[in-house]
Amino acid sequence: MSPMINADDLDRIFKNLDKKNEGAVGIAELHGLLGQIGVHTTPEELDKFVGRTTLDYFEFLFFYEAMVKASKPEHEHEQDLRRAFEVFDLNGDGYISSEELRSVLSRLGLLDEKRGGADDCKCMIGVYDDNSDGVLDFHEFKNMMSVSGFRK
Ligand SMILES: [Ca+2]
Ligand SMILES: [Ca+2]
Repeated sequence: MSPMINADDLDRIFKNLDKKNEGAVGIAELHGLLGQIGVHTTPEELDKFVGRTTLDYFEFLFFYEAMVKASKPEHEHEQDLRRAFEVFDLNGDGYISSEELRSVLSRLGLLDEKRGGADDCKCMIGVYDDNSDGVLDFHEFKNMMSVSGFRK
C-alpha cells in the first residue's frame, strides 16, 4: 500500500519546491517531483499537459492529485473506491441510500442542511442511479466518483 499523502504533506512539498517563495512552482520543479513519486514524463509532455509554465498552490494540488490518480495501477484505484464506498455504506448492505449519503456528507461538512441538503442527495443519487432503484451500488458509485474526479 502506498502511503497516503495528506494536505499538510502537500503543503510542505509545495513550499519545498517553491524555493524562491513566489507562491508558484515551475514545470521543471514539478517534473522533478513527479519523477520522485514514480510518474515518468518528459518536461515537454508536462508542459503541454499543464498548459502553462507555473502553477499556483491550488493548481498544484489539483494537478498533483490528478497525476497520482492517473499513475496508480487500476486495482489500487479500485481499492480506494472500495474504501470510499464502505465509508458511505453505513449499514454495510452494499448500497448507498440518499440517507447514508446525506449523513456522511454532513459529517464531512460538505452539506448545507439548511438549504435543502437532503433533496440535493436525492438528486445526486438520481443522476447516477442507472437501474433506478433509488440507491447506489458500487458500480454506480464508481461512475459518480469518476465524473467528479479528473476524467471529465
Ligand atoms: Ca447502505
Ligand atoms: Ca441503483
